[in-house]
Amino acid sequence: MAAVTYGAGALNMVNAVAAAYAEKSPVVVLSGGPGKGESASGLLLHDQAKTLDSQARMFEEITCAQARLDDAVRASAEIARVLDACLAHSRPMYLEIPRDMGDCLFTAMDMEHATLVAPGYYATMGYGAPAGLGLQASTGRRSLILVGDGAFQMTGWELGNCRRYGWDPIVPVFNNASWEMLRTFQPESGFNDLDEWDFATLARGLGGDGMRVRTRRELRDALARAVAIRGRFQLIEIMIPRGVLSPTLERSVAGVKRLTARVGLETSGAKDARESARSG
Ligand SMILES: Cc1ncc(C[n+]2csc(CCOP(=O)(O)OP(=O)(O)O)c2C)c(N)n1
Ligand SMILES: [Mg+2]
Repeated sequence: MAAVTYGAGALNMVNAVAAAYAEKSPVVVLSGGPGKGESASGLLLHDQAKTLDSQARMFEEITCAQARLDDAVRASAEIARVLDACLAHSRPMYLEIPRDMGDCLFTAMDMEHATLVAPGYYATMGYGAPAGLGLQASTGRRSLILVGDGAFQMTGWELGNCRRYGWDPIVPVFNNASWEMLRTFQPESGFNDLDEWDFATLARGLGGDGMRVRTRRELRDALARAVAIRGRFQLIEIMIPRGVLSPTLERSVAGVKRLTARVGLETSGAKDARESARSG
């Protein structure tokens, strides 16, 4: 069984689920989904494709049965129906839980047109390293790739392509052994702790140079060195303690909380807390 978030999580699984369909593997796909009346809020949802329903329609093509659990009374019968089909056909199935039935929360920000390249809408993790390489491939300019350790775990390996193409990006990796941004929303969840990977050492195995820094002075020296060395990618691993937030992240989290409160998209956790406070 795979439990994933709407968009970033579920769309990442399309290839694997299609393969499971072809191979007749009974996989249960459990995804978050848009809440009731979500389209009326006027806000786009993170990683929404053409329409709010696009994801569900994609999964119709690669699963043998689907249900959207938007009615608590019928939910158990729907789950049973889809599970039966999954077992009978030995193929993947798809369940979508609207986020006002469960929990799911995200945001979007404006981006200016500049030499900065970034995933401007949902800040999709794993975009930075491949995008930076694409930039050097298409413009010949050396790129500076800023990436978190969690995101680097997803696609950092792409740096292994640098040597044969002669690309030499400078790659500061912010290593806090953490999914820190998510922790701000859910401090109690242990899954935001990552192991501390030694990216500086990995860099050498991928054909580049790596160094770890812990202070501003070390960072300044490492950047100067990286700028001076051409022809090999230069990874600078910036060690940050877990739990330390930038002022920008603090502002952004506060902004999201304000916005969701204004349009009435509250999480079920917040709702439970409010209701139990009211009932005394
Ligand atoms: C493809 C994808 N999956 C999941 C998420 C949800 N998400 C947002 S931030 C985050 C953690 C980021 O960790 P890291 O890259 O280490 O940055 P940090 O917040 O620690 O600086 C996750 C999992 C996402 N943005 N993109
Ligand atoms: Mg991190």
